[in-house]
Amino acid sequence: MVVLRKLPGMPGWPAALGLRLPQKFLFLLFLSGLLTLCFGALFLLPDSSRFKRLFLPRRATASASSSSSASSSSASSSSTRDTDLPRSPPAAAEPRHASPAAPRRLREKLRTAARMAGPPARTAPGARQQVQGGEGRPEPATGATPARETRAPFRFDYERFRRSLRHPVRGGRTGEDPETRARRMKIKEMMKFAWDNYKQYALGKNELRPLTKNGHIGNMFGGLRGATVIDALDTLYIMELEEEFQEAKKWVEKSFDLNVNGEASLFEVNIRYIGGLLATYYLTGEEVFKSKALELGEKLLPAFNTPTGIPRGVINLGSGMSWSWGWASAGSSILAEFGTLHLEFLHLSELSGNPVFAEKVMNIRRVLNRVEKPQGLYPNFLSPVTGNWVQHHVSIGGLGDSFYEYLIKSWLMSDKKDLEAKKMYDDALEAIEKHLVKKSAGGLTYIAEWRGGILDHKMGHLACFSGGMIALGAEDAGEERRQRHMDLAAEITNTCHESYARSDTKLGPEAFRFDAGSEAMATRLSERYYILRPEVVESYMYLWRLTHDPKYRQWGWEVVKALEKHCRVEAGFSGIRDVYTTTPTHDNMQQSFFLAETLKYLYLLFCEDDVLSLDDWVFNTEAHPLPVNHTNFKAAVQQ
Ligand code: DMJ
Repeated sequence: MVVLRKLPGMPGWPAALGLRLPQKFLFLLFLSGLLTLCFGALFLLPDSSRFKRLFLPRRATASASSSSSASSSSASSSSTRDTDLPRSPPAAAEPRHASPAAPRRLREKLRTAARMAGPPARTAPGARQQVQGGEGRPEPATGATPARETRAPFRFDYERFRRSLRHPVRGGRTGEDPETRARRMKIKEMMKFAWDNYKQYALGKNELRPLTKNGHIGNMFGGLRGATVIDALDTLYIMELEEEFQEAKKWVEKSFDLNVNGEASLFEVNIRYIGGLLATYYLTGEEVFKSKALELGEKLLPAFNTPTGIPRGVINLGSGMSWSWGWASAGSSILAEFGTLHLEFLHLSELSGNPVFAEKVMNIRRVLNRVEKPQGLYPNFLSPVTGNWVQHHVSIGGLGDSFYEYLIKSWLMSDKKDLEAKKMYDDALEAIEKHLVKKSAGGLTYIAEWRGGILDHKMGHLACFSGGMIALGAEDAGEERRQRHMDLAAEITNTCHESYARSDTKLGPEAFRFDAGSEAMATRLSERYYILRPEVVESYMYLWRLTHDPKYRQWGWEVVKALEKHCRVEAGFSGIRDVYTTTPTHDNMQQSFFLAETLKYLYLLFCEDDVLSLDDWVFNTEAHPLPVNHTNFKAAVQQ
């Protein structure tokens, strides 16, 4: 009333009504009685907790509701009236207030009501879920779509996944010949040497500089550190270098910082860091690797905020700003970059229960399926704004390579259910066979590059992964194509071996040509270097596993000897600047992929087939093993 009287320009109501003092008193008495009645009614209504919250502080609300449920409980236990049933009984579990003393009919009613209420609400399909870190801790959400509702906690069923594997991860067979074992042990020693030197001189930096005995950081990983640690983890584990694995794990636990601010390559962070962390989680079940992978995955999501959803190549991991590489024509995104996310992103969704990662890569596929392909080929540059090709350069080497690899591996990783990926791969390979596969005058099969219809008779070292890829896809290529694809895979691998065999160091150049009388040799000074790349031994490994032709082990052993002779230095392994001289200059860089890929593929070449069996695993493009989805394990939602 005081308030009413003080309102400017508004006389008090009793005065306005022209009442005398006793009448005013009676009026006020009536009004306050009315207000008391209304206020009291709020507390008497059956579901008044919402109103109560308006008037009572939070803690008082909680105790008010618990005392109200306590009184409801005592009412229930002494009464069988329907009105005593709670409106929304807790689902699944028997309501607390149905004490053993409660009459049977009441308990049955409570159970029926609980059944009717059904399980706790699930997330609508496609809605964003909050990413759960290790032990159910929510991770900070930094992605594109805002988290709105509270969700049922998600826990990936690791034990179930392990039971689904058809072979022990590190193999179980024995009985190999002593030479094979000795060779494998030699490769293990090389890995230990590479790791020990990295640890001694560069732990926490991205790579080791083995000549100057210090670390290199570079600018590919946006301020992230320890690329060699993450890339090495699963190789150390597979090789049973237990102590070294623990050293690497300790670094991840104590020093791996994801709160960084810098320009990162979306592709490199994905294949090395996310791939390495995911693989190590699947191999070991250690939560730290999963939670780091999920946290990092969230940081990559803003790169997809483009008109088409095709991500840009560079992202600032701190601000989430993204842009295209300066060198990529007309602000385009690169086929091998945005096309090499699929495997890891599906696993990020599997492990988090958050569909957003899978949605991002499925959208990339939609855009690619929509755009017209010149002669059925996929050019390397696509505009993230229009979704159209920007230039007609096609290559199965750099800029294109792992896009094709991820098509066939998506099919394999889905346990051969992803028919769309298989079709895209088959169609792409058919176009490649038709337009790019050539035979040199000397009878070597190679895959040329294509520039708007004109062939460049060159193969990059990177393109040598394709022998393994084509062999991997051949088994499911259909009757008519199976043998042809196996032959093609073997011929390309042979050509890549020739590029090694024709050099003085027995290591292959960065690119080799089939023109101007040249066959499988670099013709330009700028293409004569070797940076410890894995692609040739990668193909040896697949061809060995799929054919058991001993020449692949023989060729792999030639590489081991050449690495020891020309790349091993006092403090690690180094790339060389010219493969055509036996006194090469070292480039002072031990690449992280040497530990992730080159040494892993060499080791597996001398293992039994059940070590990281191809029945159970696909290797991402950085050789990090990701499991085949035998069990559709995404169904494992825990309440
Ligand atoms: C690796 O990082 C990956 O294999 C990638 O797909 C291409 N190149 C390097 C190794 O050469």
